[in-house]
This record gives sequence, structure tokens and C-alpha cells, in this order.
Amino acid sequence: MAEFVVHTVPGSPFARSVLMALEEKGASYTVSAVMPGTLQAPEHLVRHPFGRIPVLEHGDFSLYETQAILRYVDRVVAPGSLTPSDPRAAGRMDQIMNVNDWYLFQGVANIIAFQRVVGPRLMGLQPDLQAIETAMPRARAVFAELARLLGDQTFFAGDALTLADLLLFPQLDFMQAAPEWATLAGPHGALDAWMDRMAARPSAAATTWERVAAMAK
Ligand SMILES: N[C@@H](CCC(=O)N[C@@H](CS)C(=O)NCC(=O)O)C(=O)O
Repeated sequence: MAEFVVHTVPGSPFARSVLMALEEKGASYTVSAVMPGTLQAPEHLVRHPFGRIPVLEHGDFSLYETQAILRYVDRVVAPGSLTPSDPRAAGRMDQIMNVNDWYLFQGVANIIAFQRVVGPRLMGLQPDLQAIETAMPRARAVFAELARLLGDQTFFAGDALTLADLLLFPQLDFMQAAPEWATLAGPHGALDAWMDRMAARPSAAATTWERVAAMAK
């Protein structure tokens, strides 16, 4: 029996971060499909009272909020910590995870990636170009700051892969599929190189939208 169950709508970037962490840790898991449009249904609200995904189940323990899930998985599955032992590197990791949630997702990816990737693919929507244009100044600022934080390092918190890389990659992978990527990442070659390094990891290949849809039960 799989050790972990991840409840998600296939395609969710937050869930992909969790799945990538489980893959990086070599943990066994299954994906429990949540149907789009059912996040406010009573059976899902029992798992997540705010009606979002992902939710992790580990035996009789249930957890929502991606950062909490990532840290939990990192603590309970040994070996191969995805959290730096150096306090400054750990602080940087935590900071970048909050940049992901507060500045990249809110107001950038949830607009641009939604309008360009998720809406058209899941709901057949046409992109709202005005909404994208309005999000661009914030997007430019977030990309510049991410590039500054990455600098010339291999990963966001230094030489080793951490939870920060795993949280960021799925959001940026959707952003890379948008035509705005060229404008946003163009001035920041190191970000593109980091994307290539992340995309080449088996954990990324194992958790594409198609792969998650295929494994969802
Ligand atoms: N703070 C939450 C955010 C999760 C989140 O926003 N997930 C999206 C899918 S990637 C979602 O559930 N969206 C549904 C909605 O907005 O109604 C976390 O870190 O898990």
C-alpha cells in the first residue's frame, strides 16, 4: 500500500510541488483525483475547509497547505533532507517559498498562467489579455527579484536542491508556457538555465500534467 495519498485536480502546480518532493524522496504515493468544480463540495470541504488543493493523507493524518505538506514530507521521509542545515540557506529557502506564495502566485501566476494555460486547457476559456497586461508590472518585478535571489547559484538556496526549488518550479513551468515568458525571463538567463536543470530532473518528468492525470484514481 502506498504510504501517502495526494488529493488533487491533475494539473495543479501546488500539488505538483508535493508530488515532486515525494518523488525526490523516493516515497510511495497515490494520487486521488478531485474533479474540477467539486472543490466546494462537502466531501472535499471535509479534507480542506477552504476548498483548495492539494491535501495530503498519511495514515490517519491529513494536512493541507503546500508549504506545510512539503515540510512534513521532508521531516518524515528520510534520508535526503530538502532543507539546508545552514541557518542562512534555510532562511533563504523559507523566504523564497513565501515569495512564491505571496508575490509569484498571487497576482502573477494565478493571472498569467491561468489565462494562458489553465483556463484554456481546463475550461476552454479565451485569455483575458487586459488581465495579463495588468499583471505584467508585478510579474517583471517578481522575475527580477527571483533572478537576483538565484544569482549564479545552482539552486535557489545554494548548491543543493531544496523545497524552494520544488515549490517554484511548477509555477514557473506554467509561466514558461505563456508567450509572456520571453519578456519576463529574457533579461534573466540564469532563470532559464535553472528551469532547464529542474525540467531535467526525473521528479519533473514523473509529475507532468499528463502523468498525474494518468495516475489519478
Ligand atoms: N495556500 C494554498 C494554495 C493552494 C491553491 O491555491 N491551489 C489551487 C490549485 S493550484 C486551488 O485550489 N485553486 C482552487 C480555487 O482557487 O478555487 C496551498 O499552499 O496549498
